[in-house]
Amino acid sequence: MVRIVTVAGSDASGGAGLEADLKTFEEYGLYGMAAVTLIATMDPDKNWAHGVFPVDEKTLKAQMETIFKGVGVTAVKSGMLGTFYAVELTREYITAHQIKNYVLDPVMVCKGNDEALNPELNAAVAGKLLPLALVATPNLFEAGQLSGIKDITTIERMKEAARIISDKGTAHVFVKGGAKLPGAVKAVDILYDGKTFETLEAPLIKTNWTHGAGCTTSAAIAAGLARGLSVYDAVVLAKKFISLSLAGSFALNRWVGPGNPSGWRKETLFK
Ligand code: PXL
Repeated sequence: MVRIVTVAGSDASGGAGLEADLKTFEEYGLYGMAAVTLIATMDPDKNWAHGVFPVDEKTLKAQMETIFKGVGVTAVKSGMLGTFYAVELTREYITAHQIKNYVLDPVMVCKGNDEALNPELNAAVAGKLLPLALVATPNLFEAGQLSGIKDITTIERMKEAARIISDKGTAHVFVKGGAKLPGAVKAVDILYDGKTFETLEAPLIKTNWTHGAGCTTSAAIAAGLARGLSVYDAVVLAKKFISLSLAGSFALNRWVGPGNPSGWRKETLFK
């Protein structure tokens, strides 16, 4: 089986982070692994306030050894890294193992979490990881942070941001989350390879339950690459995958609701 890893945080509520990634890898028929960088928790007695518990450096490095050296991988996705050593270890292992299929999801903040951003950490991700990525998958907010373009409110600004991020050394930039542009009537995302912009459209799915959608999209791109697809084909399939996932989205509780990564299946084991 083709092996793939996500270097990411665990979302204790199960809808985002490495849980979303592993579910997605499974749907793509891959052997999925996870190097856990941190554990994110949510407090039901404090209006779902997030807690972040980083995994210590030694424990993270031991996981990286197990996975990169002990097993080997065809593709890597990184999500929420949370610490400088997680950024550094990700850089180290991707470089040492000459990973070509690296999808960088520059996660900066969880939905519904207004925790202060960590600009120094975001700068480390930009400086150390963007140049290694075959595909970076910022959403509108992250694209704004990485490019310095305030208020990405139009497709033109998504393109400008993609160009600026591409200049930082990323082979392909996929600016996702176009469904959240003001007045959006379609889910339009932008793929840029340093020369050409591709505008990718999907029907807009009306749901408030989009927890983990960004994680799932970037995991699906990495999974497509692991299966040998081109970047373009992997992105097109990932958009189809996330549409079907969001079509099956649901409320987990009164605060949050995820998509359903197995939503694309016609057959289920249990009727
Ligand atoms: O959706 C972003 C995200 C990524 N990674 C982890 C998370 C979240 C949001 O909750 O918990 C671990």
